[in-house]
Parts: sequence; C-alpha cells; structure tokens
Amino acid sequence: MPTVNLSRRKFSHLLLNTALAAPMLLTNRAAHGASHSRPFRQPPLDPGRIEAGRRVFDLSVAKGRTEFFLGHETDTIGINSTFLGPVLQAKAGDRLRMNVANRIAEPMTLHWHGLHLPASADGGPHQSFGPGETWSPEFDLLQKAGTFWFHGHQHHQTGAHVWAGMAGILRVEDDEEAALALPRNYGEDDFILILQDRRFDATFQMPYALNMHTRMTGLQGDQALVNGQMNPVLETDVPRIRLRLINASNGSIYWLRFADKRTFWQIASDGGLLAAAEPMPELLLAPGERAEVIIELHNGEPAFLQADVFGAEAAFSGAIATFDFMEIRPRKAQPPAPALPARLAEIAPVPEQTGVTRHLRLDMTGMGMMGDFTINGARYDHSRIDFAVPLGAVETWVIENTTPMLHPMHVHDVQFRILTRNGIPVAPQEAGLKDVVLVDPGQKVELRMAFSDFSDPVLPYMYHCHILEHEDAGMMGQFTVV
Ligand SMILES: [Cu+2]
Repeated sequence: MPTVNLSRRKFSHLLLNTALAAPMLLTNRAAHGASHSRPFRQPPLDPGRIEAGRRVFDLSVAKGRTEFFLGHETDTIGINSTFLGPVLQAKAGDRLRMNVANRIAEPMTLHWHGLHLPASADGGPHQSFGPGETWSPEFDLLQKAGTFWFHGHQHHQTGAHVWAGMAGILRVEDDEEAALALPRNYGEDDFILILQDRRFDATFQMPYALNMHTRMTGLQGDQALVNGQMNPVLETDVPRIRLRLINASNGSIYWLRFADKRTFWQIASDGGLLAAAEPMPELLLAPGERAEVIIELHNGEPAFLQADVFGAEAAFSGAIATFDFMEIRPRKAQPPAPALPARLAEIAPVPEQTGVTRHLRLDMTGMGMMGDFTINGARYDHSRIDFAVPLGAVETWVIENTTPMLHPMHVHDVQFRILTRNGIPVAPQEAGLKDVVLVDPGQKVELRMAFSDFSDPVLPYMYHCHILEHEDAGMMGQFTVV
C-alpha cells in the first residue's frame, strides 16, 4: 500500500469535500479552439564549457515571441530561448560560473533555487542588475545529484518575470546517483517536465495583470503547459522512464496522478534522491517543488499525466480545474525493466539542533488589494534584516500558518529536513532533502537546517512563500549568516 502522509491525506479530504460543492471546470481544452497535440519537446541540454577549471554557462535573458498557438505569437521572456531556458548539466563539486546577460530592458535577478552558495551569488533581490549588464557569480556546486532550477527574483517583479518565462533547470549528477541502475539518458529515458499554467487573452497574449482575487490566491492559468507546450505527446520505446517534475507555476498547486491511477515511484525530492523509491498513487507538487518519479511502461499502455489544480485558497474552493498535462505513449509492449535498486541514497541523519528555535507565523493584514501577506506581522522590507544566524548553527524553524490559505515556504541557502507536521513525523517522501514545504491552513511544521560554509555580514538570504504573488505582496523575510 502506498504511503500517504497523514496531513496530506487530511488536506486531501478537506479538498475533496469542498470540491464536491464547487463546480469543476474542465479547462484544458484551449479557449482558442482545438489544441494541437505536438511531439513532446524538452529544453536543450547545455553542459556549458570548461574554462580554467570552471564550468561556464552563458545565459542571455531576453524578450521574445513564442508560438504557443499555431500561427499566433505571444510576447514572452526566455533564457537563450524565447520562453524558459536550457537545462544546465553539471556535476556535484563543479566550480560554476554563470554569465547572466540582462537583455530585457529592466532590472532583473536570477536566483539559483535550492543551491547552497554565498549570499552574494544567490541571485535574490539584492543581486539585481540593470539592462545591458552581465552578472557573473562564481560558486562551487555543493549539491547532491538532483533537479534544481533558476528563476527571476527581482523585488516586486518575481511573479511577472516568471510568468513571462524567466526560468530554467539545473540538472546535477554525482557518483552516488551514477552508480544506480536508474534511467538517466536525457531525452531517451530521462525527461524534464516543467509544469506551468497560463491564461491567454483574445489576442493570444498572457498579460501579468492582478486583480483583488488573483493577488490573494496567486495567479493561475487555465491552460496547462509542459516545457512551454500544450498537450505534448511523448512516444517512447523504453520499458521505464524517469520524469523530473518541476512545479514552475506562479500560484498553482498540482495534485498529480495518471489517468489510469497506476502506481509510480518517487525517487527524489527537492534536493536529491530519497533513501528508497516510494510507491505513489498521486503526488502533491506546490510551486517551487521538484520530484523525480519512475514510470513503468512495459505493458504498452499510454500514461496520461493529469492534475487536479488548487490555488492558495483551496480550503474554500477545492480544485479549480483538472489539467491533462501530457500523454506518454509507449510504442510497444515489452518485458519489464529489472527491479529498481532497493536503496537509492544515503540520507544523512537529521542533524542535532545546536542553535535556536525560530518561530515564523504566517499571517495577513487586511484583504484584497489592501491586504498584505506577512510573516510575524511584518511585510517584507528590503532594508530590514529580520535576523542573523550564527555561522555553523543548526536551527529548528517552526512555521505556523494562521491564514486560511496554503503557503509553500522556501528557504534560500539550505536544504532542510521536515521533522513534523502538527507534531506528526512526515512520510518518507517528505523526509529527504527539501527546500520548499507546503504549509496547510492552521498547520504547524517543524524544520531542521544547518547554516554552514558561507557567511556575509551584509548580504542576506530570503525565506518566502513560493506563491509568487504572495511573495511580491510581502510574504518574505531575510536573514544573514554571520
Ligand atoms: Cu503564500
């Protein structure tokens, strides 16, 4: 029997109950007529170039036009592309240099989501750089093998920039992962799935325009996108594939499953491999989160990846839509692949607490356009450092959600461990390395994290809600490591 986290199950029941009362909008048929099934496409894999012992990536961020609908162009932002960016391929331990060129005619940043690195290289709001400038942080890649991403993080513009397409993937390999019998041939049996949704207007544009409702709930679209494509079909000859799922939406929480309710295996969470593959009937993925899963295809049956879609206000509205993200179509039935490895990775024990316990209360003041999302009663202030963490400290953070909304909370610089939800230890698929934790209304989660290697008396790291409209509306704080 698949393991399902207790609190997740409770959330599920809450949503199920409310969903029954709410009209279910089956929206994935495009408003502009029949959507066309197209061959599945992935971003190009970019291994960078080796220069003086460093792996160098050149990233040009520019405005462009993208043909989401045949014969119609949409204004977008891309990274070495017109919408989204490449999949950067690197190895744990690499020294990286990122040359990020700003060609969008307004200030921007690029944040390396999930990476442990110096605050000066983090790409948060304090690393903003102007049009025509190139920002070139250099840092050691201190992660385990996993799927990371990068995206815009300009103060008050995170939502708009990501919505337009300012995001890409960092695919990290290491020796531990390479020794396992897992699919890892990019584009053959190992695929990137950047999951998003967008809303298009009558002129095929996707304006970033918030109203009172979307400012509260997060901006959500009615059109599902996988790697910027609608309804792609992936045809394959292999008996088993690996999908690296990234929720890169602004404000949508996806409850993913396959139409035939087949069991799949989760092998990795945000920061890398789980200790063992976890059988899953469904997977909850909030903005910012990643999961790697294994799908068996040897029986030749097509797998339709679907999601019930929730916004921050899910406790009231239930699912607002069901998306058909894509079809995975095996060309033939064939013998099954050999059994998956029984053990995947050595997950370090949860470190003992040596520092303080911090309490972060998610709250809000007012409603609608007048409302702010706050943490401990304060909205983000670019000039205020909320606290300083001593270098080397291992802290416990207790995040309590006193709002009626869901908040996926992200902490820069660290991979943390989720200890409990409302005092109950989390299930194995949440017990690995994480950098985003979805906190349900009324819930209290307990995290443990170590602040090692990098200190800076001035430059901070961020912690914030990854519903980007909540982040931009003030649900963000900053800390230094000193
Ligand atoms: Cu939020």
